[in-house]
Amino acid sequence: MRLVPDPPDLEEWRKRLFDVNETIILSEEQFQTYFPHVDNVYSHRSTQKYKRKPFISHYWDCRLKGRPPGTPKSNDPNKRKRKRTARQRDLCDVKIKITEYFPGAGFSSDEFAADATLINNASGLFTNDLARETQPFGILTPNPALPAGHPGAKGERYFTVQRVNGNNGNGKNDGVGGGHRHTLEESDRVKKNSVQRYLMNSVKQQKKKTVHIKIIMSNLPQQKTYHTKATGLAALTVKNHSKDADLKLYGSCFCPFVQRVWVALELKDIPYQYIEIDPYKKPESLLAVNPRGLVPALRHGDWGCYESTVLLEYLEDLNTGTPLLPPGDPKLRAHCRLWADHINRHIVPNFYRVLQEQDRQQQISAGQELRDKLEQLVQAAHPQGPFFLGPQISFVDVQITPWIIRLSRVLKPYRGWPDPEVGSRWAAWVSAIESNEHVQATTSCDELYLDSYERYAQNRPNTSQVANAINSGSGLP
Ligand SMILES: N[C@@H](CCC(=O)N[C@@H](CS)C(=O)NCC(=O)O)C(=O)O
Repeated sequence: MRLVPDPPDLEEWRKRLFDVNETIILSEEQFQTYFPHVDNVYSHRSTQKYKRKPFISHYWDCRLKGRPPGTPKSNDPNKRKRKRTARQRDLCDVKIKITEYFPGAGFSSDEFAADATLINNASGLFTNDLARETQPFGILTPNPALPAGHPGAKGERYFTVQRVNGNNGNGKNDGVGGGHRHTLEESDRVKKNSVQRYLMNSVKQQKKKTVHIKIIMSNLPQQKTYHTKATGLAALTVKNHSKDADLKLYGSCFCPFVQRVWVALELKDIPYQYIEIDPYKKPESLLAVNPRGLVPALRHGDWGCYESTVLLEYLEDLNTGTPLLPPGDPKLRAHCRLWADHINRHIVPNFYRVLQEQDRQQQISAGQELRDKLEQLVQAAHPQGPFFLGPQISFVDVQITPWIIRLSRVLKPYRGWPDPEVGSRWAAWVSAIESNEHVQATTSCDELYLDSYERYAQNRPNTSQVANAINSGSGLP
C-alpha cells in the first residue's frame, strides 16, 4: 500500500469508501492511495481465492461489528498486559467485498475486443463487474473487453469495492439495513487509519531520534573553536589601533604568523590600524589584499602584500623605528635570514606535526625533531643573549616569538611539552621573549590559545590550510 498523506479529494473518497452505495471501481493506484485512508473503518475477515479466475476477493466487516477477542486471557503474571477496553459487539452489520483483478483480467487488445463484443452482445452477460466474476477463465472463453476509460481496459490490475450486506448490497432482501449504523467520525474515533498511524509513528520516531541526538550531544564535551576577538593585553592593543590608518594589518588574534608582523609594528612604533579578520571566512577586504586568503595581510595606502616573512622585510625596508636586521652588516643580516629560514622550514612545521599527530609514538618522534631543531637554533644564537643577537630583540627573535608563546600555552597542555630547563640558555631566551613589552602587547590570555588550537590537537578535518599541508606532507602555505 502507498501512504499518501493528502491525496486529492480525500474527503470525498473516504465518504464513498465508507458508504459503498454502489460498486466502486478503482485503478490500482487509486485503491492503494485511498484505501489506507479508510482501513480503520473495516477489519479484514476472510479472503476467497478462485481456482481458474483472474481475481481474488477479500471480505471485510465493519470494525464496529466487533468480535470476541482472538487470544484467550493469559494467566502468566509476568506477561505484559495490553490496556484494552472491550468494545460493544454487533454495533454495525456492514460487510464489503474488495475484489482484486489481476493484470490482464479484462484485457481488451484489438484482436480480443472483437470477439469479446460478440460474446457480450450474444449473451447479454458480462456487462458489469459482478457478471465478470461468473465468467470462467480459460483460453476458449476470453474475458470480455472492458469499456474504454475503465481502469483495467489496458490490462492493468484494478479493484472493485462492493457492499455485500443489506438490501442494497446482498440482494437477499432480508431486511437488514444497508449502510453503517454510525458515522465515519465514530469509526475514526475507534481506530486511526494506516496513514494516520504511519504519520504518528514517524513523528514519534523523529522525536525519539531528536531526543537521542540531544542526549548524545549533551554528553559530548563541547568542542572548542578559534577565537575571533583578542583578549588580555592584546585586546587593549587592538582597541588602541582601531582608528583608520594608512597602514592596515589584517590579522587574527590566534594566528602566530600575524603575531610576527604585529610585534614588529609595535617594536618599530609604526602607526597602524589593526583589523581583526576571520581567515576561514575570507572576507572581500582580505582577499583584496591577499588573494590566497591568509592572514597576515598588509595594506599600505593603495598597495597590499602578505606572507609574514616578506612583511617583516617590508617593514624593515621602511627604515622607520628600531631596525630588526643589523644595519650595514650584510653578513650578519644574511645570518639572521638563514636562521629565520630554519624557523620557517623546520621549527614551524614540526610544531604543527607534534600537535596534529594522533599516534603517541609519532608525537614523540615529531617532538624529538622539534627539540633538535630548537637546539640548533640555540646553538646559532649569541652565547649569553638573552636574545638571538645579544641583549636586543631582533629579526630572528620576532620570527620565533609566536611559537615560543605557544609552546607553553598550547604544546604543553596538549602534548606535555616540557618547560625550559632552569638556568639554560633556552630558559633565558624564553624568559626574555615572555617579558618583552611588545610581545606582551600582542599576546592574549592563555585560554584563547588553548581553545583556538583544540582543532589542531584533535586533528579535525579541514582545520586550516596549514593543518591540511601537515597532514598531506606538502609544504606549508
Ligand atoms: N605562510 C603564511 C602562513 C599564514 C597562515 O597560514 N595564516 C593562517 C592563520 S594562522 C590562515 O590565514 N589560515 C586560513 C586558512 O587556513 O584558510 C605566512 O607566513 O603569512
